[in-house]
Amino acid sequence: MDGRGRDRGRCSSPFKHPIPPNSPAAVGGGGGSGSNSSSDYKKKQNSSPPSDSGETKLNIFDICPPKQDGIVVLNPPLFAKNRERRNEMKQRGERGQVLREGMVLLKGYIPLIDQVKIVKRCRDLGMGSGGFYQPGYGDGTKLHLKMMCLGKNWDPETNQYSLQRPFDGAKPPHIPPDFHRLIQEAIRDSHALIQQHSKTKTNPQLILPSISPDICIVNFYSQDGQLGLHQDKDESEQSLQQGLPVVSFSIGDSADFLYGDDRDMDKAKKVVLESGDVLIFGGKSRKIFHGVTAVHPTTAPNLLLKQTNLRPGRLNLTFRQY
Ligand SMILES: O=C(O)CCC(=O)C(=O)O
Repeated sequence: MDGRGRDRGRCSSPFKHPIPPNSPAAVGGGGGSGSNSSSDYKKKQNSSPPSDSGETKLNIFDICPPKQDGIVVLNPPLFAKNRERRNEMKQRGERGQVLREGMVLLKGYIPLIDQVKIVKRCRDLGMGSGGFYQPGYGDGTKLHLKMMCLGKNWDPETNQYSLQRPFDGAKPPHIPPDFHRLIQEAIRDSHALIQQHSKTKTNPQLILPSISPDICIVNFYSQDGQLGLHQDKDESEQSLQQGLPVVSFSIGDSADFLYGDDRDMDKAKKVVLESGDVLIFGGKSRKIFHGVTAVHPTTAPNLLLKQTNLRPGRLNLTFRQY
């Protein structure tokens, strides 16, 4: 088994330099002393004290907890929002990079107004049935993030997709229609970018195929969140063979994203993903190893925080087609 789940972020395995037990990267702040046998070590890293995890007894995780200080945030008037959006839209196509064949990074692509909508949508969905939880494995180890699946459920234990979550029977919420629109625009603009960068007259669709996503994995990383190097390869044979891309939205704090042809942190390249960036990898890059090694505290746009009260950390949505 070498799928997305098995190796993607169990606390010890994917990192060349394992996270020390007292490191803040250990889930729930880690800590503790005693035996350091490897299984013991994993369990210690992964026990999450309820007090600072943001989880209530019902395990509801609110990515935008209500403000405590009674500050009322006034939304900017609609015309100002629209003007802002038009300016952002103009710059959209200009800040794209082809990172390698089949891999495109669209910097600052999602207008702030849409980032706000995505956060609010994810917050609402995340608080309901099928919402955020901390994924883990039968042996008690947990991933360093909270997750929610839309469309289909992905199970870290089996690396399989299904229509219900095995542990509570919840059906994953649908992918909101607005998200589809952004994905289609991002693919279209990536095609234009690929054409600009290509010396010959290539059909960009062959380099980076389009998708109609039916799965979205929403991850929330708190500031010590991480995800080990892994491949996304639990989608159907056909989807993988066709190189149908993974489309990733980053919102909130910036993060170091590593990618490469091997599961080797030293050989991997790094790119910083900031709020509003869209990263797409398909075609020859569909099976790259990738992961998140660090979230940069206090780097989220102020206006986003003011308008959503997103907790410190990073929201990431990856869309796929089964
Ligand atoms: O957070 C990210 O940028 C990557 C997420 C990811 O690799 C995954 O969900 O499989």
